[in-house]
Amino acid sequence: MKIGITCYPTYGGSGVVATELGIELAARGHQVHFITYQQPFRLTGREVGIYFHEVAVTSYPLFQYPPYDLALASRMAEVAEFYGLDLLHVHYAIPHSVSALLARQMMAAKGLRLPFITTLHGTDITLVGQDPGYLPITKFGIEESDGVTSISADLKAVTERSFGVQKDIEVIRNFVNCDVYKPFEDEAKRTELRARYAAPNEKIIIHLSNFRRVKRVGDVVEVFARIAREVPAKLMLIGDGPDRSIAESLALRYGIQSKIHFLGKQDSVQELLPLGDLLLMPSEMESFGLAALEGMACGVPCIATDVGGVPELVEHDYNGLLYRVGDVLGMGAGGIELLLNEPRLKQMGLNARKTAQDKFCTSRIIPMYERYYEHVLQARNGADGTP
Ligand code: GMT
Repeated sequence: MKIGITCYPTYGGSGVVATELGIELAARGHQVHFITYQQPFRLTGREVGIYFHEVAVTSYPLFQYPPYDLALASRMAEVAEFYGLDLLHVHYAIPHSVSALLARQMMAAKGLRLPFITTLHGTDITLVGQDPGYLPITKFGIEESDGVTSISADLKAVTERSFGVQKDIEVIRNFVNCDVYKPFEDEAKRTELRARYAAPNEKIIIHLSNFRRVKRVGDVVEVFARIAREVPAKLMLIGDGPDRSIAESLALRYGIQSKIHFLGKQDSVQELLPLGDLLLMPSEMESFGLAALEGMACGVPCIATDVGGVPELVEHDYNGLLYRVGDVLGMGAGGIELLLNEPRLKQMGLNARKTAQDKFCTSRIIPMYERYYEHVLQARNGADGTP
């Protein structure tokens, strides 16, 4: 198939999922065309079967807000016609589904069919999509899509409940390549790399996010401060974003700044995650929690909050621990107990890896997307009536 993919290329889990999906589809022989304002950050530009089409947004003195969604729609239609795309797959409803809808109409005017699939990721529904200024158009974009998928059953339920959407939503959960995200096979190499961040007797705790408010980065430091009083440990903070200064000021307040590595945005997180003993994801909301899954595939169990789609992935006391949002005392105590119990920690790491392999591995999830694409393509007529 020839598939056009649009996503936010520089920021957030939806862009990561879209990019990894494109890479996996290309590896299975599909032709994948990314249509975005920048090359997605996990692509090198040299992957076989993957093409990148930049969306240039022309500015003009009249435009206080250059119309990206229109430029995107126009580029989608151009690429679709030039390369004969079979379908568009847009990630994150706002504004991508509406741009795809326009592109489909532009193609229909030429007698060409361009169905599009929207994948809902989370804040497009739970946060931004709830804004009264965006809700009607988000709902419209979803309902007009030829197919809609959701990355968790919870997000599907939220979409149906809060948007009153009647359309069938297919749950296709997020995935991880377990051959890329895996524990270190060479223990000596792991020890050598760990030494860059921690002394041999210290545990390594990891947090990976885009440091937005919803991630509660302050809670990460609060929990770590409690753990560090009882267990020799270092904290690796991977990522960057608006709340990084909250983490920095809390670190100073607790006097633990020398125990925290602020690593900023990292391209190859699969090289860092397997160095950890425990991952912290105390988010306010998480429709899935891709960071937790990537850690789990690397054999790192997770302390997370019992929100959104997280329980579809993290099972309390089996492959991680779940707490109420803001329960930093509970998370701290749970973390200390786990880190001091080596056999339990090890078993949870094994269980975490097994969950990733059994339920969320690319080999299981990518064929679901392929089947769904076939299903949408086989629908007798396009939603716009084109054959
Ligand atoms: O929260 C993020 O990291 C960004 C956001 C996005 O849409 O870019 O993530 C959402 O999509 C991820 C990938 O499907 C999910 O793993 C995250 O749980 C979800 N974030 C939230 O629901 C807050």
